[in-house]
Amino acid sequence: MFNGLKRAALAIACAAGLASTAQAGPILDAVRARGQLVCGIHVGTAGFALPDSRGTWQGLDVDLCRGLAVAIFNDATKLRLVPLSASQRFTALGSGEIDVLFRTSTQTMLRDTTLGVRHAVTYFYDGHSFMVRRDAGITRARDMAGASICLLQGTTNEQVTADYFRTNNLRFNPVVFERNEQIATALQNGRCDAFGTDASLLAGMRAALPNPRDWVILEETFSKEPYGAYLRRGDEDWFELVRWYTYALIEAEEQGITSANVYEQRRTNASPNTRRLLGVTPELGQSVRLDPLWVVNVVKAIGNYGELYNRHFGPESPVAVPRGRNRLWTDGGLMYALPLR
Ligand SMILES: N[C@@H](CCC(=O)N[C@@H](CS)C(=O)NCC(=O)O)C(=O)O
Repeated sequence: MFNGLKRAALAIACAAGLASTAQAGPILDAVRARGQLVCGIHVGTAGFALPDSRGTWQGLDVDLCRGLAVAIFNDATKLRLVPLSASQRFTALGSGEIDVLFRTSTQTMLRDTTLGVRHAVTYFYDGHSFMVRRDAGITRARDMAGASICLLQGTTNEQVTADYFRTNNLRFNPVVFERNEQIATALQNGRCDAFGTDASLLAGMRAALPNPRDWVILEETFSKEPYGAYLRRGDEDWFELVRWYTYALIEAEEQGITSANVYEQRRTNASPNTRRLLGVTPELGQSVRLDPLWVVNVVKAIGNYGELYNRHFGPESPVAVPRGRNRLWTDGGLMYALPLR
């Protein structure tokens, strides 16, 4: 009798489990009903998010938004991009103005624990640095005592800079702005001696300045700035979807699946890992309530992680940033997808 009851209870628990997986979380449901993903991005920084000459947004963050729209709709145009300043971004997320934030945003403990948000997976490892005028003769941050340093409001870089100068018992004069353009002007008219932000963002800023060769980015880096997507708290299904979407891009690179070979790989690759990833067997897509072909569609549309990196930061790109820690773990980097099985 006891056993019978127990079995029945288990059967009910299992049925309940199945029923709840068949239904998407509220954010995915809302995105589908709206027919559009709303993605928060940077207001303009080369490499991550910047409109091209035709006004089309380009960059790693933008492609990650596009890829997510493809995972959901198999259509990269079912997407609205919302440019946000550093200080607006988490409020926009909290208020529901955006569904997800891909915006050069460092994952930190206090953001995670105090802002009502969640971060997903690191998709770019960066570190804080400084950019100075070449003719200033500064080669190390220690040479910057007394300097006026441009910083952006609401960024991790404000704190990292203050920490560095305090630790080294040096003075500096923070000049804090809301927008990159204001900083570009302040650097050129001499109001700031330096700009402190993440090294890849400095590279983007320098590429956009009228005389990039007049500026140098110090080789030292002062912090860990791992970027991840941010999501609102309270919707675990949406969190899982964005998390595994990001891993899938890394996993595709690990498996050598590219935008050029993805269809062929799906047809011919007999490896169980590839068959799962590319939806020959449907369990991964099903588990996040997406089409079995979600990864095929995403990789076809935007490429795997390595292709994305290369497009926006490779040696041929305007903001060439050596791949460094963003290489795969098998190649000495930190990019490591948790197992997609
Ligand atoms: N990783 C840092 C930096 C973020 C960042 O994007 N900083 C600059 C980018 S150069 C910025 O916010 N610019 C503001 C703007 O132009 O609106 C963070 O998460 O706080």
